Amino acid sequence: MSAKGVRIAVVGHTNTGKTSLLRTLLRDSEFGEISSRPGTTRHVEAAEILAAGVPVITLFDTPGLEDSMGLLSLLEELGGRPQGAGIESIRRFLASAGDYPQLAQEAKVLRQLLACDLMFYLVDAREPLLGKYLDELAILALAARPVVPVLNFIEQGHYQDAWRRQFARLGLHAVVAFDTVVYDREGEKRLYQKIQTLLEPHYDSIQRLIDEREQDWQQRRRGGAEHIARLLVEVGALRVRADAGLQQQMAEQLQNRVRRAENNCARSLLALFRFADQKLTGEVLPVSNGLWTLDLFDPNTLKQLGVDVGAGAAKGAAIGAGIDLMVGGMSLGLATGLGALVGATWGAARRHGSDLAARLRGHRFLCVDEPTLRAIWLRQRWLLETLDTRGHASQRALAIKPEQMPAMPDAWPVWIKLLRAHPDWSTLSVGNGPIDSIEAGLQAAVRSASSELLQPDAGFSGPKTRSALVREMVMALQGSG
Ligand SMILES: Nc1nc2c(ncn2[C@@H]2O[C@H](COP(=O)(O)OP(=O)(O)OP(=O)(O)O)[C@@H](O)[C@H]2O)c(=O)[nH]1
Ligand SMILES: [Mg+2]
Repeated sequence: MSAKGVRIAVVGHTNTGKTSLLRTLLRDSEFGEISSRPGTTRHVEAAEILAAGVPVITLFDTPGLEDSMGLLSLLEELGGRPQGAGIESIRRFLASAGDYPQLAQEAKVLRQLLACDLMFYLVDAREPLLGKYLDELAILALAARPVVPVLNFIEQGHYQDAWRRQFARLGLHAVVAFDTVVYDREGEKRLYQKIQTLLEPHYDSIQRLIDEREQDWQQRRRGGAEHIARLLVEVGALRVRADAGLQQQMAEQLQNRVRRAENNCARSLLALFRFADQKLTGEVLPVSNGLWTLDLFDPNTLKQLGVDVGAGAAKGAAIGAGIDLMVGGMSLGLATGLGALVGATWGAARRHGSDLAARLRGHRFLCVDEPTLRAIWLRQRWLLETLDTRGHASQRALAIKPEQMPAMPDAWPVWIKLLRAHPDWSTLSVGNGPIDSIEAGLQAAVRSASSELLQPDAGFSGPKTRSALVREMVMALQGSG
């Protein structure tokens, strides 16, 4: 493969996370092999980073350096150490590398280094500056290539400062701290900016890359938020007519429709963040092959998300978990509790014709209950945040923890009221059999009856249309990022 753009060798001691760094920068969880065993990468492997479809950087993953002491003393033997002659000693070693089979891995690294414009030198910041690392640095200095030291494992990296001081002593100031298993947007940008500083002629092409990555990120965040907002509208506004005797059956159908919609959303998020082809099992993320491993209507799901179901749970269970029975546009629970408001509803409906109101009275609707809507919001949001900060090298298993769940947005009750009042905002209702004219009339009556319910809130200034509501939800989701 011919190298395009800036050629960067990723070098360092074995197990410092070189291959992990490539995965994260490439957004490719399938690149190379990662393992906690030392000596995992055995050959140099290249991969391109593109901006506007043009290769801007070619990264070369290299095997880990293992015997730096042996290599350094050999290089000193071969070349002596008069200043400037360093690179000659490397060339001499490479010319006779066959004589040193014990240094075969090291030879591959040095050969690649000489063919590159710059190197990322990876350091495990949990490790002190042992002699073997100082020897590595001495060898790399012989290659006379610009170096960007990358401090990895910074979460537990107690020796960061010692390493930084050492790098400064060697005149290496462009140090970056970058946990390769975390996707750190700012860290990645700093890494690219160091290349700009060290390789001035490539400044513009790297800037294009930085800008494109920023735009990609904005688009991913926004796209992810839109998927979630649309899901909420679809499910929140969804309402099906439940004829007497068919309620159980209808409730099951409703649950299935909602499950499918929620899983589709998860699948879209995984694809958007390029985690779709990773063999994510239920052990790594609670989403496996785009399906949530814990069913939405399993009571444990609500518990896991810290959603308090309150008094509604028992009533819901009678119809189907997560399903509310609504009478004339109101939840049964709400209707019985708030007799006065029910009166207002009937009043409003009656104004639309007593005939219609009479029919309306007899009709019952099923919809997804509020705790379940909250659960959908919380766990899709959790997935969005998780994927947004997950490096493609991450092997970390993640579980949802109730204490990590954010508060619901202030506008939540307004959104729910709106959705309840707009069954026509959900395309999921289609497929429930033909909506005949009576049904359409009923929905209109229910809608206006429900909007009457919104009237008492004098300060109500919620969104007026479906797309305005989606926009507001997207903003709430993005504000959290
Ligand atoms: N917690 C944590 N683990 C990491 C990080 N970077 C790498 N690892 C883990 O460290 C181990 C080694 O990572 P690799 O990417 O295979 O390291 P390498 O430098 O390519 O190793 P060799 O190819 O053997 O030289 C793997 O188990 C990674 O999951 C990090 O920033 N944080
Ligand atoms: Mg490796």
